[in-house]
Amino acid sequence: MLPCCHVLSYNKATSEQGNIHSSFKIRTIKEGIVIKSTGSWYQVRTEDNEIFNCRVRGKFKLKNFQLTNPVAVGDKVKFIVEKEEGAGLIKTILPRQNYVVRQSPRKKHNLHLLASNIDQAIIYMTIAQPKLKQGFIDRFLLMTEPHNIPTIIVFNKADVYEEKDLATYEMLKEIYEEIGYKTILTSSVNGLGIDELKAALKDKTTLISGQSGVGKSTSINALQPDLDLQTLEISDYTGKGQHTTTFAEMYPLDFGGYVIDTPGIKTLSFNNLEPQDVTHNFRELFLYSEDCKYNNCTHRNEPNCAVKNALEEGWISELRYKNYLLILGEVEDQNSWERHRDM
Ligand SMILES: Nc1nc2c(ncn2[C@@H]2O[C@H](COP(=O)(O)OP(=O)(O)OP(=O)(O)O)[C@@H](O)[C@H]2O)c(=O)[nH]1
Ligand SMILES: [Mg+2]
Ligand SMILES: [Zn+2]
Repeated sequence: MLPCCHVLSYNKATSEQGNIHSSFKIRTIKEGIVIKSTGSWYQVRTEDNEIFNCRVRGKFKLKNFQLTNPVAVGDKVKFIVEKEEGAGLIKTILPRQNYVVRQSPRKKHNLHLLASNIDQAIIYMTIAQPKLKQGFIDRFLLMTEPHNIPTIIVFNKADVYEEKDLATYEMLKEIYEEIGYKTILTSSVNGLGIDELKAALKDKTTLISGQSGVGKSTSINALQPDLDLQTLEISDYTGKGQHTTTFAEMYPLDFGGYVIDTPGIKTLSFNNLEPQDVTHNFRELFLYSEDCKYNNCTHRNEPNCAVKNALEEGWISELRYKNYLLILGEVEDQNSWERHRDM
């Protein structure tokens, strides 16, 4: 059991006789982990499995950015138990071991926390339905790589892949496995890869993320059917990527571990990254960059660029390099606009 402590709040009051006396109110403070975030309230589970619905008071920032959600699923928090049954007020967020954060889709200057204190992340993709979005994997990896969060790439809906889709899958598998990312081919329809997925999830806390409609929640249901998460009916699926899951929530797995299901991501931009962060977090580029002539080399047109050499010799994937240039340019533009927005 987690230790729970009591806070004594001391009030001075005057008695009827005019003497000063003291009265104490006892408030219970508990510790727990945030298992659901709706943006306005948070569900917190204590170690003895009590659930509290908590609000949060006060402003929380991350690296000088405003957060659209101050508390993330996975956060360990201290909260005050309120009078109303099962209600609490979050007072403290304990230091995060790591977190995954993105630019808020609605507020360009804000950040949105996806999850914290995770062991690994899985990015769900499909080659078909919805159509593969070129560059999405590399964008996602820029959220986990800076924190050294191991990331697995799942190619889902294998049951609908045609021959050309399978060829695309093989190509991507090779690119990403070569640079150290695990990939798994899965289908919740015919069960392909589900055992491999289970083995990868066992005894770990895993963030599940990816575009809308790629089958994240369906896959979690396939791993643990009694969860019965809401998913889109197959017949309703129009390929437009409607959001079915609207809140991030953590679920325990019978075979050990936890998964955090999250709403689908439409686009990923990076108000929180500097150009250097992009250069440092394409891991194979970073490895080769040690031998570039200039240590601030952007690997575009600088002379004696070890990255360009490695690319020409076929050691670096053209797809990764292309995405790198695209994102680097975007971050340079966005951040210079950011830096000059007061002018
Ligand atoms: N053919 C096929 N369809 C699948 C598979 N997995 C999921 N689907 C279908 O894909 C659609 C979207 O599935 P969801 O699980 O709701 O997708 P999601 O990624 O959770 O989407 P959001 O919650 O909006 O982010 C549903 O119609 C599912 O039935 C699969 O392995 N094969
Ligand atoms: Mg979902
Ligand atoms: Zn270089």
